[in-house]
Amino acid sequence: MIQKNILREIAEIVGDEHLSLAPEELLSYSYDGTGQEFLPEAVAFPGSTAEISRIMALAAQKKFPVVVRGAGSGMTGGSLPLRGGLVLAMGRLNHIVEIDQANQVAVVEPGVINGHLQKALSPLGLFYPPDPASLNFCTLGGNIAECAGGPSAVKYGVTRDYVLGLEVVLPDGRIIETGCRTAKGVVGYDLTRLFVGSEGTLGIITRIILKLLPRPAAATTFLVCCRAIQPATGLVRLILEKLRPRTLEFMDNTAVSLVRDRLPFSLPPETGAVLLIEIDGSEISVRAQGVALGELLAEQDILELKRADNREDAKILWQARRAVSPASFDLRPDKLSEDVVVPRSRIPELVAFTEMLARKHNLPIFTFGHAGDGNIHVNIMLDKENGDEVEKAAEVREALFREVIRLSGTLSGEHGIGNTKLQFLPLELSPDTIEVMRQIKRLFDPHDILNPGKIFPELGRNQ
Ligand code: 2HG
Ligand code: ZN
Repeated sequence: MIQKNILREIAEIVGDEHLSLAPEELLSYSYDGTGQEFLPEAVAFPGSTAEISRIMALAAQKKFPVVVRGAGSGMTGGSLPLRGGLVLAMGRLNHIVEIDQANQVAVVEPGVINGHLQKALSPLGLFYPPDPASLNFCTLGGNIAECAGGPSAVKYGVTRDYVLGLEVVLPDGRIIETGCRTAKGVVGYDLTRLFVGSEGTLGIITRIILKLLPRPAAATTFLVCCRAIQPATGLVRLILEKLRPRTLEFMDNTAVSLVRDRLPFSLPPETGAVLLIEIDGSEISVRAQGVALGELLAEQDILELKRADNREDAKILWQARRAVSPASFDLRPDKLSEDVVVPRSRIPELVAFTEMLARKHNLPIFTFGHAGDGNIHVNIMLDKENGDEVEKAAEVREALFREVIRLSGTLSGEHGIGNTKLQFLPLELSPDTIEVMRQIKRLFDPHDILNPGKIFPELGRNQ
C-alpha cells in the first residue's frame, strides 16, 4: 500500500488535479488489450521529465511499484499494475517537440499518438513507417516500450529501426540520454536498443528521437482471393523473390468467413484464403511492380485479383484485414491472441499445425497477419467461463509455442512477453541468457519497483 503521506508528496509533485484516487478513474487504468484487470492504488498524470524523476526518487526511497501506461492498447499486459502501486499515465506528455525536415528527424514526447505523428508528417513529405494495427490510438512511448511492429515491417522494419535516441528516467530518478540525432553513432554501448522493447521494466521513456523517411509518392493495394491457405502462403515466397512489397498480409479460411458478410465488396464463394499486398514507391516503380505482380499471379491458380490505386479504395480493401480482430468474437467471447514468428518458408507448416490443433481440441483457432515477415497471429477462441475450454486453450498455446521453436521461430514478434507469456521464456532462451537479462534488470532496478512481474518468470520482489 502507498501510504497517505506518500500520496500527498506525489500530489505536491504533479499538482492535486493530476493525481487521482477515485475508484472509477482507477478502474479506467486497470485493463489493457488482454482483458486482464489489475487495480492501481493511484494514477498520476505527470507533466514533465522533472516530475517523473522526482516521483521515481520517491518510489526508490519508499519502495512502491510504478507502472507506466500509454494508451493501454498492449496485448500482453505490459502496462498493467500487477502489484498495485502507482500508474504513471503519460497522456499529458503528448507534444511533437520538433520535426527537423532537413535531417529527417522528429523529437516527440511519449504520449504522442502514432497516427497523430503520421498526420503531422504527411504534408511535409515525410513518413514514420511503423504502423501497428492500433495506430489511431496507441502511443509512441508504448510502441517503443514494446518495439511495436505492423504490416509495413516486411519492407520498412519495426520500431527499433527508427529510434535514434531517448531520454529516460531511471528507477532511482536519474535522467539519462541515450543515442544521438544522427544515423551514425557508436559512442559507448547501445543503450537505446536496450530500452526499446524492454516493456517498461528498465526506465521511463520521456523523450524520443525518431528517424524519418521521405514519404513514398505512390501506392497500390491488391487483394488476392485464393482457394486455400496452403497455396496462398506458398505465393508469399514467390512474391518476395521478385518484389519488395510494403505489406504482405494473409487471412485463413476462418478469418475470411468471419469478415465476408461485413465487407462492402464481395469475395468469390470458393475463397478460402486472402492475401493483401501493398506496393509503394515512386509512380514509375509502383507501376512496374504492379505489372510484375500481375504477371506472376497470372501464372497461379487464383480466384480473383482486386486492385486499389488510391487511398480511399485501398481503405475499402483493408477493411477485410481490419475487421478480423473485432469479428473474431462471433466465435467465442474471449480469445488468446498470439503473435508468433517463423521463418516465412515455414508458414505453411505452422498453419497446418494450428489447423491440426483446432481439430484435435475442437476449439476455434484461426490465423492471419503479417505473412511477409512470418509474423502470424494465431487467435485461440474460447469462453473463459468454460473450464474445459480454458484448459484446452492452455494446452493449445503450449503446443503452439513448442512448434514455433521447433520451426526456428520466436514466441513474440510485436506484442512482447508482459505477464502473459513469461512462463514460456525458457522455451526460447537458455538459463544463462535469462540470467544475464535478470542481471541487467537488477542493475537498473535493484528493488524491482518499475513494472514488477513482467518478462521474467520468477524475479521476486526482493531479488
Ligand atoms: C494486428 O496485426 C495486431 O492486427 C493484433 O497485431 C492482432 O488481434 C490480434 O491478434
Ligand atoms: Zn500484428
